[in-house]
Amino acid sequence: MDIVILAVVIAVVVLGALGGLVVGSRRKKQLPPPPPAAPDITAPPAEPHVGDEAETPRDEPRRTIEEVDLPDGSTGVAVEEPPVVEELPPTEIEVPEPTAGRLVRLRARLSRSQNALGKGLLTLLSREHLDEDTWEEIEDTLLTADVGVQPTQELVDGLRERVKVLGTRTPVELRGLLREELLKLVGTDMDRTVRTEPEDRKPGIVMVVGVNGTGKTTTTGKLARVLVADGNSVVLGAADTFRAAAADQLQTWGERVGAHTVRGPEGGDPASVAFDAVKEGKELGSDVVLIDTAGRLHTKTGLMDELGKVKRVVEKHAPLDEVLLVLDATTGQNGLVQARVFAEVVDITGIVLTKLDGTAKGGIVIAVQRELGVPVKLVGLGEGADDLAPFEPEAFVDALIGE
Ligand SMILES: Nc1nc2c(ncn2[C@@H]2O[C@H](COP(=O)(O)OP(=O)(O)O)[C@@H](O)[C@H]2O)c(=O)[nH]1
Ligand SMILES: [Mg+2]
Repeated sequence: MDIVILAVVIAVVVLGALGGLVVGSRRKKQLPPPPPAAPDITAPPAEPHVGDEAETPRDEPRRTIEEVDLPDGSTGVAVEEPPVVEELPPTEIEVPEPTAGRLVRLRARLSRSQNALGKGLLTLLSREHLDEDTWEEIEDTLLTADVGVQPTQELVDGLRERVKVLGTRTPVELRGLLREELLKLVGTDMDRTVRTEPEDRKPGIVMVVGVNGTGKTTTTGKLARVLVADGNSVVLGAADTFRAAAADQLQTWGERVGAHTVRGPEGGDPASVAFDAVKEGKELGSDVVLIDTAGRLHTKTGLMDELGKVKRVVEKHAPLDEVLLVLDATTGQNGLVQARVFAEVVDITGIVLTKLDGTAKGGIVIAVQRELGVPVKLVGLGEGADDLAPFEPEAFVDALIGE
């Protein structure tokens, strides 16, 4: 066990060092501000709901074209002074860091957010007498961490059985048991690769869906970085046309890694933006098209209609290779309700669980996979540009249990 951790740590250090050597001089300072040093984890998280209307835009308001000051004396010549001057593209393209070993960061971040699950369970299991009350406490701990009722029952049953067989138990043995039982629930044999490379054609088409505020645009941007780092050319489709700032946000992510963003007029038809993005991806011979969508529709019916239409229209080009549902881990059970609604509209092929850095409720991974029968493929570990990690069951469970 320890050897595995050591090996992972060494691998990360070596990879990091190599990455630093190769790209260190070219890598720019990362744009999104780092999360506050001491996040207030006691504050209740914002919980977006299906059907929520957009709230105050989180992005910096941008000046619209009308507000651009014209040079003195110019009246009709504004056309000659295109307002794009405002949006000078970054001169340097960033080189994202490798994805290998990113999930190791989760351990540090989970312990920062007072990871109750692992420590709590191990403490309880280490009691001399594992009586009914203790088992109930173990159950409560799992439920509090959003593992879900059915999986909790399975885990407790499994643990009880194995503890009985074990007789005397050392902390190391208990940790081993807990790790194995948790791994069973998380699942080690699901295909968690994000499918971006269909065999017979290009580009691969990925659609990102989810409720407003869960982290769709951020995830799309982070994913674009990963794909570019792996040598893919990427086109982004800003099919969240609700407000211009949403497309700006995506475009900024794209510009940083040299991915082109296709966008439409504010309030325009999301499906036609998505269609155009794939069209452009085809024309440019791109490897992957990532489509960011809106999740702020008034009603469930509205959501169904719009997402269904985006999907249908895109599929005039080719089938979607991947539909990623983005869920905010801090919203707990509410995330499951959202998952159900989206699964009715589109065939979800993978889950992205964001904001795992801000919650002790990592058990939601287990619950949501059960709910949808679809694997968690990626996890968001922070607001930083490279804070998106491939989901690895072993590393995740190790992060949950801690040292
Ligand atoms: N701490 C943390 N914040 C995140 C993560 N992913 C996204 N966010 C933040 O969540 C907020 C909403 O993200 P955004 O991508 O605009 O959500 P969208 O409305 O679904 O497109 C932004 O402030 C992001 O920086 C994550 O993994 N961890
Ligand atoms: Mg968005």
